[in-house]
Amino acid sequence: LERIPHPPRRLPVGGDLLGVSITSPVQDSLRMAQELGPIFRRKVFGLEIVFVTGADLVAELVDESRFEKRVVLAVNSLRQLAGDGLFTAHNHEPNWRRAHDILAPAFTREAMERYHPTMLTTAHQVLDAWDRHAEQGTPADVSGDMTKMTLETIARTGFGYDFGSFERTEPHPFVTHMVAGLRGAQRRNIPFPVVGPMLNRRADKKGAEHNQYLNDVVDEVIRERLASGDTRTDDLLGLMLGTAQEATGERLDATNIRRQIITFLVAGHETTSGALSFALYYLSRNPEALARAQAEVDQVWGSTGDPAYGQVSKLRYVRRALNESLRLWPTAPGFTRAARTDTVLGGKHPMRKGAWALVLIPGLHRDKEIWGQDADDFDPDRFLPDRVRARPGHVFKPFGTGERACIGMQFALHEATLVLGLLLRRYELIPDPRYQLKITERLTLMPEDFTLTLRRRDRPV
Ligand code: MNH
Repeated sequence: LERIPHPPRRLPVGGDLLGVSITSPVQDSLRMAQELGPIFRRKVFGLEIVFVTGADLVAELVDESRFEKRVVLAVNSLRQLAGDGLFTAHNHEPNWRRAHDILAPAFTREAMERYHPTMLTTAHQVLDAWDRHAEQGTPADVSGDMTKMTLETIARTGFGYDFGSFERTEPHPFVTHMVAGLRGAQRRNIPFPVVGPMLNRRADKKGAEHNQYLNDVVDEVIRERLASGDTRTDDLLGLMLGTAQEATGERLDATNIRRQIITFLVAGHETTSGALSFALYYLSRNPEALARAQAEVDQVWGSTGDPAYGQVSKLRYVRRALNESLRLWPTAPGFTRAARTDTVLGGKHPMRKGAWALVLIPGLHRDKEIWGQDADDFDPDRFLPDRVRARPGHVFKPFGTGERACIGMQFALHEATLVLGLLLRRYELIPDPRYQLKITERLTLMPEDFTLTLRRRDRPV
């Protein structure tokens, strides 16, 4: 550990707390990475964590024969809510593979094609809302509207459930309780001495209230399906209620099904909303990229009519812009990797079996040795096929890695590309020139207070 650098001014009790904030752990760590290099350690009171951003080191950490995911820190705190649901399950818990197998049919290409009409209907609700903004000249709350859309999309396609988000002015309470719960879990990463136990007790109480609300929603989702008499097995809920793991005949029990519903309602919308918001931010600030994206949509989809399923992935430039946004701000910004056996990382950092490090994804995505001196600039052409092939593997990891990588990647990419295409085809995106990108952290990353003014492209003034 001695060879791993840490910030120069380390406080005797607090550790590396100078110049950082409890509300921005990722952005603070990213700044440290710029000063300290590809591997560094950060101590907060009694807890010391090793962060890795260097592409060479990450290439080792993603080797599944040497390292694996470890459920620690905030993800471990989330177990109070999500238990052995897919995201928070320990590798050794039997429900991980059971659920993974049972739910796999919900993430095939055929499944995406089935969801496509529902995704379209939901996207149209954003267009309706943004048409009103365009008419009235009022700015749209981008992240708020993207969150409405992604929450409705996962709820409707996965569970046949409607939150009515677009009929509300405020976010659905599911979102506010979820965000509060995520913030609570994030704060619990900081082991305050003396007052810590008291703060944690208070946080537990608050957390329990948030969890109670989320669990009540889950009960309602299940009740509605059972009451409908609908026994379909072609969505997430139907698969869990009505099918078994093929290899073993085992089913998910009622408790685990509730854990999975919470997991998917949260994991299935928050990060996609952030990704869409960042993409709209960067496109609105890069007129040349915006014009290319719009020209592509006009050309590939034509100027009217809804795109068919197969037309979505044909938006190659839009997809590159989305990737580039996820490179700069991967909205799930980290994953852990623990040594499966005693090993040496990078030829010089010994790790005992079970020792773990946190891959800080935005740091990896800005490693100048890989991405060049302009790594902080938005340039979708970095994802041109030739340029992707010229880079080493494992340098772009917004969806994590290995067995525990994101199960919803294709879902998110289809949904996000579809919505971006529809929005870009319809509106001129007019940014507020005074706005400076501000990012709020609640385990995930999201632009804060980001609005756009809209003008219909098909109705020039
Ligand atoms: Mn998703 C795991 C990022 C969209 C459901 N997701 C992960 C991980 C990352 C991630 C990173 C791995 C975390 C870890 O190693 O600890 N996910 C994203 C991003 C988007 C996203 C950046 C959107 C953009 N995720 C989605 C969507 C769904 C989903 C959409 C569901 C429909 N993700 C999951 C689940 C897991 C996961 C479930 C846990 C998988 C597992 O451990 O088996």
